Amino acid sequence: MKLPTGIFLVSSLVGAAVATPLAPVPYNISLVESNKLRRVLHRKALYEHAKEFQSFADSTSVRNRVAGSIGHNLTVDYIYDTLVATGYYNVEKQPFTYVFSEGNTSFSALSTKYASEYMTYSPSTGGSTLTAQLVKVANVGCDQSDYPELTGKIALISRGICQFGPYVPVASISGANGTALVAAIEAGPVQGSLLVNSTTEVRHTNNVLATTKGGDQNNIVMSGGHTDSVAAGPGINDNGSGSIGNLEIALQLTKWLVKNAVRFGFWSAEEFGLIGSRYYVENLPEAERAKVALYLNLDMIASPNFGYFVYDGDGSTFNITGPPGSGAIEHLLQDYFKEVGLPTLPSNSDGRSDYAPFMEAGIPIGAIFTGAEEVKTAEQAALWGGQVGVAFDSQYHKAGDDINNLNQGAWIQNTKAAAHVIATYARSTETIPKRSLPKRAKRDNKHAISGAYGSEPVHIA
Ligand SMILES: *[C@@H]1O[C@H](CO)[C@@H](O)[C@H](O)[C@H]1NC(C)=O
Ligand SMILES: *[C@@H]1O[C@H](CO)[C@@H](O)[C@H](O)[C@H]1NC(C)=O
Ligand SMILES: *[C@@H]1O[C@H](CO)[C@@H](O)[C@H](O)[C@H]1NC(C)=O
Ligand SMILES: *[C@@H]1O[C@H](CO)[C@@H](O)[C@H](O)[C@H]1NC(C)=O
Ligand SMILES: *[C@@H]1O[C@H](CO)[C@@H](O)[C@H](O)[C@H]1NC(C)=O
Ligand SMILES: *[C@@H]1O[C@H](CO)[C@@H](O)[C@H](O)[C@H]1NC(C)=O
Ligand SMILES: *[C@H]1O[C@H](CO)[C@@H](O)[C@H](O)[C@H]1NC(C)=O
Repeated sequence: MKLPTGIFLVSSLVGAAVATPLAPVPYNISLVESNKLRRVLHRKALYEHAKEFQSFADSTSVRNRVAGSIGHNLTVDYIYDTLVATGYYNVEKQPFTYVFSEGNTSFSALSTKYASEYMTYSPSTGGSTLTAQLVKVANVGCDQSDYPELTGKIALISRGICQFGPYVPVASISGANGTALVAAIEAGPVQGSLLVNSTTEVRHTNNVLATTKGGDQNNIVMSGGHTDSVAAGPGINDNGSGSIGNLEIALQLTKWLVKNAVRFGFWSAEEFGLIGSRYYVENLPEAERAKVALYLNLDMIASPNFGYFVYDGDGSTFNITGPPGSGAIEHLLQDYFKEVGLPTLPSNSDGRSDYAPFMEAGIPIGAIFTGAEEVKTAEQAALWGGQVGVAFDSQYHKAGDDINNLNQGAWIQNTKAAAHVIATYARSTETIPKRSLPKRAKRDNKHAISGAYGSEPVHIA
């Protein structure tokens, strides 16, 4: 295993003893300051970690880092071993299982083979192609009354807003092709042929959690990102970039003390529905949840045709307000980006990434990201440069999301913004409203480092 080059303090020792905790840092260590932490974050160190992630994907025949696969396990071990070696964190792997699914589809009608895609968890057509009459489902299929008699037929449903779970084989085609087929059905009967070839199985995987040994363990500042990719590719921007940003901040933070404990979360199985982060939050006893002061999420922070998006924690733009304190995190990020001369736009906290379980648990959240499959507008290009009419990440969820699919400038800027949030709250969370600890928790914690939120920093053991 190749270790990161960015840890100037301890790198020679780390190389010698990967899994052995190091002795306390041998110099006069002081309380972390945002500008000092940001100054030791370099794009080269991020890129070195990215090369490791890419090599984990490349070491497999499928070239991905899907949760529980070899490429992902190597990623988890790399993060775990690197953080253990600092001696600064209590590091744990949190095992859990999830239902993995992948598949291929083929769909033809009117003598045309359509570009079709697999829908996660769809069962297969049993190794054969099914040919049947296509029938149109009314509206977007949210109500039972939208459905005609479907026995022995292939239903054509316009994708709408209702939640669904596939119980019969399902494939998707584009809206334009679907609309054209509906027009054809209305003119007369149309036969379609569908093949879905899928596997679904229970897989084992791990979250990694690293908490500073120092700092107030009753007031924990959390930052997280997901470590797994989709099956289609190596997932270096999505979301290698977010977990790598967190990893490098975690490594550099070891040069300072923290007043509040800092915990980094590296989630698995995000791509199957935020499974790792949800597992973590749901399995945290209530008293432990109350100790999490806030959660910052880093997802896709190096998109090639990037924008600087800050999640709308105060609800002022999208009217979805995060738990109290989310507005303060948003403003801290906005003020920071403004100070360094980078314009931002708000992004909707619509719950499609790992901050959602924290939000649901009432924990204040913040998040930054550089854009996914949406197309950059002229107004956005005027703010940030880049290509109008092109996706922020044209390789989103594709094989091309590899080591070359990174904007290193946006990546280091976002990593520094995250470092600013972490360093600021590691010193004080006074702008974040306190949530009350349940009574029993107070008794449980009488031996914790101090119990007082404003306590002096405590050096690591
Ligand atoms: C450590 O640094 C602090 C603040 O810079 C200083 O007051 C103190 O004397 C230093 N202690 C040692 C042992 O050098
Ligand atoms: C990855 O790790 C999990 C959990 O430790 C293990 O169950 C699984 O077999 C590993 N996968 C591979 C492909 O080795
Ligand atoms: C789908 O196709 C890919 C690449 O062609 C293949 O690696 C994978 O095993 C297939 N999966 C299933 C379940 O058919
Ligand atoms: C289907 O739709 C997509 C995108 O709208 C288009 O690229 C493709 O050419 C269409 N036709 C077929 C046969 O897939
Ligand atoms: C389904 O996918 C598997 C794995 O890629 C492959 O071995 C098998 O031939 C495929 N079956 C069909 C019917 O395409
Ligand atoms: C914002 O959302 C709340 C409830 O979620 C709703 O009552 C209110 O009308 C919304 N305001 C606007 C301006 O849409
Ligand atoms: C990384 O996380 C989330 C990823 O898949 C998800 O929507 C998207 O896949 C990536 N990131 C973002 C924005 O959340």
